[in-house]
Amino acid sequence: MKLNVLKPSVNSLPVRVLMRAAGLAHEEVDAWGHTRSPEYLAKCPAHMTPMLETSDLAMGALWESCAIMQYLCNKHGLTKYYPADPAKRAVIDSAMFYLTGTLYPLLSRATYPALGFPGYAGEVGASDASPAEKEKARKAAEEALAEPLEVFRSFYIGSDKFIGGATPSIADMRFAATLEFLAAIDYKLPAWAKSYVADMEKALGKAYMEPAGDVRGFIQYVKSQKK
Ligand SMILES: N[C@@H](CCC(=O)N[C@@H](CS)C(=O)NCC(=O)O)C(=O)O
Repeated sequence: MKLNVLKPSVNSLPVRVLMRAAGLAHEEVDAWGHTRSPEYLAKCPAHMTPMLETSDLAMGALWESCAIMQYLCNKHGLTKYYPADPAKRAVIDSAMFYLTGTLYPLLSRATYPALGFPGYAGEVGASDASPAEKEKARKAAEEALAEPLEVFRSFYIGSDKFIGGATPSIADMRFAATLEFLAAIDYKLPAWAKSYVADMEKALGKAYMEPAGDVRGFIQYVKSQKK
């Protein structure tokens, strides 16, 4: 298996964590600067990372971090990270859809300007609006983050330690990874979120810390360039 990643990316991070935690043999390829090359586009017309390549897949390639993690868990029987029970699995799926559909779009609008990443077409940040208007829109996205974050606390995590219950699931890998980008804007993470990330670090050890170090190092670098 070949996993194409961008090392500073919190979209690549959860898959990198799962691969390590589950001890899945694979080659990790840094796709920085190559995602729009003719070779890459021939495999992945969406020019996305993370992107898994394996001959087991009909089209040879799979993108979308959550779909990759679901596939790997299904293929390798990793019920520890993706429970087989339909009701438990549905909550993991819901958390991941809610993250990519609701939390992440707000988070990208709030953090991408600080990270130097391009915004998406149609957003104020990617338009020819004035810097003040762009900052107003960015701030609105930052303020709107509080609600979905609270949904993760009150509903998905609830009285458990993790979304997965007593141990981390693939939804936890996706959620903890996503929180990492908030350091780019010095977002005041609620205390529960700080201890949640600490619990993830403790539960997954090097499998989390090593790839998370790439994201953290990138954020530190970006911040140091602004001083
Ligand atoms: N929803 C996707 C988002 C993936 C994504 O946005 N990947 C970006 C990096 S953060 C990418 O590969 N961009 C490269 C490009 O568009 O050329 C996921 O969870 O995997």
